Amino acid sequence: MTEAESTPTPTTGTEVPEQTPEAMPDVESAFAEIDVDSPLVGIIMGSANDKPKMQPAGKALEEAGIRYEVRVMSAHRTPDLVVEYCKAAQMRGLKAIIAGAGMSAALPGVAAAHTSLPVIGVPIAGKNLGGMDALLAIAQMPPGVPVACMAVDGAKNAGLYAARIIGL
Ligand code: RP5
Repeated sequence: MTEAESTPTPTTGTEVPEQTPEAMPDVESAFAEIDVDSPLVGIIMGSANDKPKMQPAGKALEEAGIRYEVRVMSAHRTPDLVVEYCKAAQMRGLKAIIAGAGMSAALPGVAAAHTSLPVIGVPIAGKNLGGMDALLAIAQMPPGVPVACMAVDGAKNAGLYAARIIGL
C-alpha cells in the first residue's frame, strides 16, 4: 500500500457520505435491536413489604399471557426513582402501570402525574386504618390526574384490568 492510499482524505465535516446499498443494515440486524420480550405492564409498589399483597396482579397477568415487570419504589422515600421510572415507561413499551401502596398512598397519583399511561392504583391495608387511608388517598385524585382505584387489597382486579386495557 502506498502512502497516498493509507492516508485518509481530509473532509470538511459538511460532506454527506455517499449512500450505498451496502451501508443499509439488513432486516435481520435492524430487528435485532428490538426487544420483543419487553414487558407491557409495570407493577410498582411502595415497599418490599407490599409484595405479598401485590402478587395476585402478577398472577392475573401471567394467566392472561401478558409480560410484566415488578419494581419497588416509593413516592415518599425514593421520589426521584418514581419520576424517572414513570417518565420512561411509555418509551420503554409499557402499556399500563399498576401501583400499589399503603398508608398515605401517594404512589399511584405521583405515577399518573409523570406518565400518560393508564395507572391502576391498589390501596393496601396497613396496620391501623384497614386500608381506608390508602383507599381515600388513591380514590380522591384531583381533576386532571386520572387513577383507576381498585378495592383495598384488590391486586387481582388490577391485573385483570390491565389485561383488558391491553386487549382494547
Ligand atoms: C407505603 O407505606 C408502602 O406502600 C407500605 O404499604 C407502607 C408501609 O411501608 P413499610 O414500612 O412496610 O416499608 O409507602
